[in-house]
Amino acid sequence: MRKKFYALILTSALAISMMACGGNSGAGTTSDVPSESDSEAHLVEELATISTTEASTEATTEEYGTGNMIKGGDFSDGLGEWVSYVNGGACELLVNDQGEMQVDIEKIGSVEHGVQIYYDGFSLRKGGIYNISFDIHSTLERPLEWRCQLNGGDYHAYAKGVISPNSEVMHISQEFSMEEDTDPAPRLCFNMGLVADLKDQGITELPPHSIMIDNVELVVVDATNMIKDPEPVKAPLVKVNQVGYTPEATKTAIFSKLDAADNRFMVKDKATGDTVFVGDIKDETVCNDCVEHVFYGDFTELKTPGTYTVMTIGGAESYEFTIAEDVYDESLNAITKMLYYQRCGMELTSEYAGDFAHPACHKEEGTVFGTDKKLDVSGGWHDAGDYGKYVVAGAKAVADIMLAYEKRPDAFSDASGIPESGNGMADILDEAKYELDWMLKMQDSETGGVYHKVSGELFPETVMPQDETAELIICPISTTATGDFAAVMAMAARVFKDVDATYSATCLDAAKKAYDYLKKNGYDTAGFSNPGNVVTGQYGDSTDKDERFFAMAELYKTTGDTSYQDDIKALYDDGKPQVNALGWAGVGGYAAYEYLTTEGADEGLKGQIKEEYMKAIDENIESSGKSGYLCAVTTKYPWGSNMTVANAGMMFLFADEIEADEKYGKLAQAQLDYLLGVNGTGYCFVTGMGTQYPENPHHRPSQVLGKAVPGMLVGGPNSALEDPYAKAVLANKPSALCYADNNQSYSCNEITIYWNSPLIYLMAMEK
Ligand code: 9MR
Ligand code: ZN
Repeated sequence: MRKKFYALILTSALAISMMACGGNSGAGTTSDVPSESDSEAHLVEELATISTTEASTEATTEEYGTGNMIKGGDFSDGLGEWVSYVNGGACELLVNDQGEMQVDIEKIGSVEHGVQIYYDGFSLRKGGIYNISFDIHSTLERPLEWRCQLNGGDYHAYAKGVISPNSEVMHISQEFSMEEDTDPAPRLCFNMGLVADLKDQGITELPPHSIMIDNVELVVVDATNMIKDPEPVKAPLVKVNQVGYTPEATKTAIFSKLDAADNRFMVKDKATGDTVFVGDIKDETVCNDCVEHVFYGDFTELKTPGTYTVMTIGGAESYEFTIAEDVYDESLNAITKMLYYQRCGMELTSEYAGDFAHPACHKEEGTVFGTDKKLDVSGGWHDAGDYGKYVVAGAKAVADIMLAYEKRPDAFSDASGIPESGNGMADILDEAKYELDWMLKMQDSETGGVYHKVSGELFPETVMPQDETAELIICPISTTATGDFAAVMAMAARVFKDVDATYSATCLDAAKKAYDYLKKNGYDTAGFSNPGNVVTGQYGDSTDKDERFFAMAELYKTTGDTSYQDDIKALYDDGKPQVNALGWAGVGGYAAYEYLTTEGADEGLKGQIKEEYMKAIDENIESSGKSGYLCAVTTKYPWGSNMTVANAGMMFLFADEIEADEKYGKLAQAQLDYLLGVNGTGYCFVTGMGTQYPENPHHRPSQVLGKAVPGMLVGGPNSALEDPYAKAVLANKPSALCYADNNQSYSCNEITIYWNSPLIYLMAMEK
C-alpha cells in the first residue's frame, strides 16, 4: 500500500474510453468503500450451494456481499494472486519499496496483451452495479487498457477503459453495470502491450519503463437488480449408463440420498409404462469422493431389448437407457469419428464433417527448433482442444485403436462415414494410418530419432484450425517419442500385415530405425522440456525406460526375433520398468500385456512381469472398491481422470486375457458405465451422447462454431482445480464432483485424442 497523497482524478474528467456491455455505463465515482472482506470465498461457496426458489430471482446486496472483491489489492502482503503473462513482450512483476505492484516492461510485443497483468478469483453478477478503482503511475507516459473480461473464448470485455498514466499518481474510479449473464470467473487485467492507441499513433515499440499500480478495489455499488445465481446442474438420484447395455451385460444402477424405506426399485418400459423388473436396493456404502451414501441395484437379469428407466418407490428416477444387441453401434461410430474431426492438414468437407467442415489447416512446413531446417510435418490429428501435434500423445491414441481392431476386428465397419469408407479396409485402420503417416514424417531421416512434437510457440487463440497461422516449431528429438514411435510402428507392421503388406513393411523398417537410435542413445533421465519460448503441451516424462520396454515388446511380438527379448532381460537387469500405466507418460502396461501375450516368450521373465502387472490390477480393484461409483480412481481425481478410468477398463480386459476371470469383465463394464453416466456428477461424459452430456467443451472448433463436435470424451473431474474457472466454481467440492461443463475449464472440460482412444477400446470390447 502506497501511503502518499495523490492527484485525485475523477474518471469523468479523463479521456477514458469506457465500455460496459449494453452501453449502460455508470457515472464515475470516488465513494469510499470497505477495503477488505472475506466476501469472495463466501460467494464462491454460495455459488456452489445456493438454491433458487421459483418465485424470486432477485439478489440483494446483503446476500452477495460488500467489500473489496480483489483480495490483497493493496499489495501489503505481496503480489498475492496477481500474475504476469507475456505474448511476445517481456516484463518483470514485483512489489516495490513503496508497497505498490510494479511492472518493469522490457518489451511490449506486438499485440495488446503482449504484456498483461491479471487477477482472477471474483465474480460479476448480471444486473449488479460495480465500481472499480485503482491508483496508477508510470515512468513513461503511455496508454494502456484495464479490462474486466470473459476469461476464455473471445475474451470480450464486460467493462474496460483506456488510460494514459504518467509520473503523477492517478486515481481511476469507474462504475459499470454487468449486463451479461453472471460470470463466476471473470478476469481483471491490465493490457500493457501494443494497445490500439499506440498503434493508431504508428508506434510499434516503447523504451523500457515501469508501471506502478496500487489500491485496486472492485465493489458492489448496488445489488438491487442483481440476478440470483442459477441453480447448479443437478445429478439424478438414480444413475445408469445413459447409452445402455447389451443384453448379457452386468447392469448396476447406483442410488443416492434415499431414506431407509426406499429399498426397492423398478425398471419401467418407456413405451408401455409397464414395470418389467423389480429388485432390491442394497449394500449402503459411504462414497467419500462424492460425500454421500450410495446404494446398488442389480438388474442384470433383465435382458429384453427396449428403452427403460429405473425408479424407486420414493419416486427417484434415472435417465432413460436402452438394452439392445447393437446398443453401442452408433456410439462407437461417434467416438471413432471424433478422430476424423481432429484431422489436420486436409479439408474436412461438409459431406463428412457437416457443420464442422473447414479448409485444410497447418499445411506449411515446420522449422526444426534452433535450426533453419524446414520439414513437411503435415497431417495427423490435432491433439485436443488446441492444435498441437505431440508424438507421445498420438502414440497412445493410435496404439489403443490398433489394439482394439486387432482384438475385435468385427466391431469396426468400413462404412462409418469418413472419406475412406468403402475402400475395403476398416475405417478404424484408415484413421490409424492417417496418424501413422504423420508420425513417419516426424522421424529424422538421418538418425531415426523422432521429433517430440510440432506446434506454434503459444497456444492459439480461440480460432478455427485454418486460422492458426503462427510459425510451426518442430521440437527436438526425445527418446520417449522415439520409443513410443518404434513401438506403434512395430504394432502397425503386425496389424496392417494382411491388409496392406507394403505399408506394414514401411512401418517395420521405421520401427527398426527408431530402435537403433534408442540403442545408440542412453537412458534419458531428465525428460523432454519445452525449448526456448515454446509453451504448448510439454508431455514430459521422468523416465524413458517404459517406452524402451514398449518398443522391445512390440518388436519382439511382431518379428519373433529373440534379440529383442534379450534386450528386455537386460533392461530388467538395470531395474524393472513400471508396468502400471497406459498413458502418454507411462506405457509399461502396454509392454507388459504385449510380452505376456507373445507366444514362446520366456516363462521365467513372463512370471516376473505378470506378477508386477497383477499387482497394478489389484491396486485398481482396490480403488474401484473404495470409490462409491466403482471406478478405479479414488480420493484424488487428476487432470484427465476419465482417461485413468478408461485405461483401468482396458487394463482389466488385458488381465482377463492374461489370466481369465469373469470379475475382470465386470470391472471393465463398471468403468464404461462410469464414463457414460454412473458417476457422482450424473453426466454421460461424451458430447452429444445419452441425456445429460457436456455442451461446452474446451475445444476450439466447437467454441468458434458455437456447437460441440459430437463423440468427444471430456477430461472429467479434476480435484486439483487447475484452471481459473475450476478454482472459482469448484472450490470446496468433493473430489469426484470437481467438474464443470464450461469451455473455460480446460483442466476438466477439454477433450483429447488419447482420452477417446481407450474409450474406443472399451466400447469395442463390450459391443
Ligand atoms: O493430458 C495432459 C494432462 O495429463 C496434464 O496434467 C496437463 C498439464 O500438463 O496437460 C494435459 O495435456 C494437454 C496438453 O498439454 C496440450 N493439449 C491439451 C492437453 C489436454 O488438456
Ligand atoms: Zn491443423
